[in-house]
Amino acid sequence: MYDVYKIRNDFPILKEKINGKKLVYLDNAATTQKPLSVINATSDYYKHYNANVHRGVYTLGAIATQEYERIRKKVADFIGAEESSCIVFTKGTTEAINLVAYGWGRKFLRDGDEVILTIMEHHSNIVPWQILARERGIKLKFIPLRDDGTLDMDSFYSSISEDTKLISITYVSNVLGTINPIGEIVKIAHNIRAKVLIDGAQGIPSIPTNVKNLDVDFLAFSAHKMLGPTGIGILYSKREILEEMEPLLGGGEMIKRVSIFDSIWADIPYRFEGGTPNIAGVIGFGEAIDYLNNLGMDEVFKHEKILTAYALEMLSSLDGITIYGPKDINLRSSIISFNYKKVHPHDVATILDQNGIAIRAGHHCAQPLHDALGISASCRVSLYVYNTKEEIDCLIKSLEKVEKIFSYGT
Ligand code: C6P
Repeated sequence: MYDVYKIRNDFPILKEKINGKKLVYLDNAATTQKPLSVINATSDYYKHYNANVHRGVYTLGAIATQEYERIRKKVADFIGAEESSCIVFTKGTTEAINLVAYGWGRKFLRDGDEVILTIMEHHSNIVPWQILARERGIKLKFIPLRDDGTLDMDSFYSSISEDTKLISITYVSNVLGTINPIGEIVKIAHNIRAKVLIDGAQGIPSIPTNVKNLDVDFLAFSAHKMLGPTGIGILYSKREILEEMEPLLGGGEMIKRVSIFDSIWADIPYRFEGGTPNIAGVIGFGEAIDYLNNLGMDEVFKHEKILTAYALEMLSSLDGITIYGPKDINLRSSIISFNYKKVHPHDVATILDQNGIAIRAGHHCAQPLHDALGISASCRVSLYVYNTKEEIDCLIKSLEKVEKIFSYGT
């Protein structure tokens, strides 16, 4: 039985008062809050077995290394990866995508090759490809949206060609909440021998996912959007792809042998983890995965669906609101962006903040999408495991206050 009130007790920050009001945290797409078990695991590492990994032969070093590698395996199991060496620790989704662009793209993409993106990508899945396009002369193509906020699959089919080498696409839009048809896209891509990178930043925290079944080539995601610490992320790829990739960072840890003019890279995944990693972050991430596994990802997904349906219903009842993204609950996640009464999103967010409610306002690092929608900014609510219907009621009440404040004197 999913008991959201019991779950909330595990998150100390949810007891905080903001501007004298109970915190209502609705910005989970930016980063989620952390349960006490994650906070404790991170500090336990520093208190009890702080040492660098893969270096010291002494006991503390061995314990730290063992824990670090145990969590690599846990991450592999969480996404259904066959082996833990296919899991590379990065500092987040952004670094993971950059690693693919430079470690794989720079080596294998040539002038005239095409990379297919979509108009709903986060800047992290646009800018690295623009940099590579300048460097390598590759061509970027952007798949537009249909009116309902889903991907225009007809345009997708007509855009692919024998020059398409990579399709790099978000699992879930961080603005529209749209869940993209990853399975179908992977099949099409593999028919033309293109690779597929999934930006899983907003999908992996909510949707039970198995990379082996989906057959994706690359998957990037961030721990901090799924109860884990900031500064830790994952690049998953298939062994045969990783084996061919070049490292992004040169330095300690990522080599087998260094001589003055040349070096031999370490085996995967260490080749991609130059320098001392975020060990405490990895330890905390392990605990976050345990927490989600204990809840059950199917239950997490279900809870979010119920809340999203409620939030959409309540928001839609407000006069003067424009909600972006699919209306069909089956096509979307718990991220809801909107504009209200022509009030600037920053003003909306500021008034909500006075009531203890945290939402994001702005372009959400997705300016091309906002351009396509014909707006410069939006308000965004994003829900996660500990959110409740009462919090949505609180949001709606506060939005009504926004209306009162801005209609004064008109
Ligand atoms: N989106 C948001 O508020 P990092 O910062 O590397 O952990 O994740 C980058 C990233 C990549 N792809 C998508 C789809 C994302 O949503 C994000 C992060 C946050 O929407 C911060 S801008």
